[in-house]
Formats: sequence, C-alpha cells, structure tokens
Amino acid sequence: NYSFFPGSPKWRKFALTYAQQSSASVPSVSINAFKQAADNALRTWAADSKFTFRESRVPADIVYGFHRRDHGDGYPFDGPGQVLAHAFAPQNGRCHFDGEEQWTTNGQGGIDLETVCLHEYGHNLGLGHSRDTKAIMYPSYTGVKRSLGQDDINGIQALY
Ligand code: TQI
Ligand code: CA
Ligand code: ZN
Ligand code: ZN
Repeated sequence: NYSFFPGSPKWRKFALTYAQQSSASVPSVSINAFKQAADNALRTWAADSKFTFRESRVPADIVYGFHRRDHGDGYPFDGPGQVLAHAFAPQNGRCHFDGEEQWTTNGQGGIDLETVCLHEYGHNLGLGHSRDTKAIMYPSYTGVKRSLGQDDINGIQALY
C-alpha cells in the first residue's frame, strides 16, 4: 500500500542533520512550538527506522520552515486552503509549510502541524503516498495523527 518516488531515490547515510529556516512567520505558532512539532515528528520516524536526526545549522540535510506564496523553489504556495505543505524527495531534504494555513500545535481549531510534519518527513525520507487510510502517508487530512501506521513502517523498512 505504501509507495516510493519514481526511481526510489534514497539517502545514502542514516545520520541526518536538520535545521529550521523560515521566510515567513505564523502568528499562531511560535518558533519553539514549531521546533517541538518537527522534533517529535523526526523522533517518531527515528523510532521505526535506521535514521538518527541531529539538530544543526543550515546547510543541513533536512531544512524545514514556513513560507508564503512564491518562495523561490518554483512551487509557490496558494494561500489559505488547498496545498498545506510540500517536501522534496531524497537527497533533497527541503520541507516547506504554507504560512497562510490555520496551523495549530494543540490539535484544536486548525491543521495539526506535527501530523503534517510526519507526512512531509515521510516524503523527505523517500516515501510516496499510501492507499492505507491508517497510514501517515495517506494523502488526505483526517485529523490529528501523531504516530506511524504499520504500512508506513513497512514502507520505510522496505526502502532501507
Ligand atoms: N501537499 C502535498 C503532499 O505533501 C504535495 C503533493 C501532492 C505531493 N502530490 C504529491 C508530494 C506527491 C509528494 C508526492 O502530499 S498537501 C496532507 C494530507 C498535504 C496533504 O498540502 O496536499 C498532508 C500535505 F495528508 F493531510 F492530506 C500534508 Cl498530511
Ligand atoms: Ca495553502
Ligand atoms: Zn517550497
Ligand atoms: Zn504527501
């Protein structure tokens, strides 16, 4: 049920570094809350894969942040709604969140940032979308989901 990107691109190392770099801010989410959500999501992936993640400075393997509209990578965000975030396939670890969404870090009244972090990091690690509704890689937001599904674990373990 899981899938990979065409050609199954993957990382050639398991010790990855990450850093936060944003060109926009989001009033409802402090930088610390953002880092917490990102940290938790990376820890969740690390628990069921060979990867370890260490915070560093840019340039890092995974660089995540908030951006709005045109932010220089050819994939401008579209304002409130529609596209929430996007992430690139290995070995490009860019992971961008649309700064115009209603993000929340307490799971109430908006889109849960940690849930979307988990999904986007799955892309950064090489996973495509899954048909399994219980998978974090299922391409539809169904509420707060802060753990991997068995299908996500099968996928990451099949790739690495
Ligand atoms: N953003 C898409 C996503 O990350 C971007 C995208 C569309 C994409 N097709 C792709 C990325 C194929 C890689 C490969 O899936 S999104 C959800 C969910 C989005 C959606 O804004 O539609 C989440 C981002 F699952 F909730 F619908 C994160 Cl968690
Ligand atoms: Ca949007
Ligand atoms: Zn981008
Ligand atoms: Zn996706």
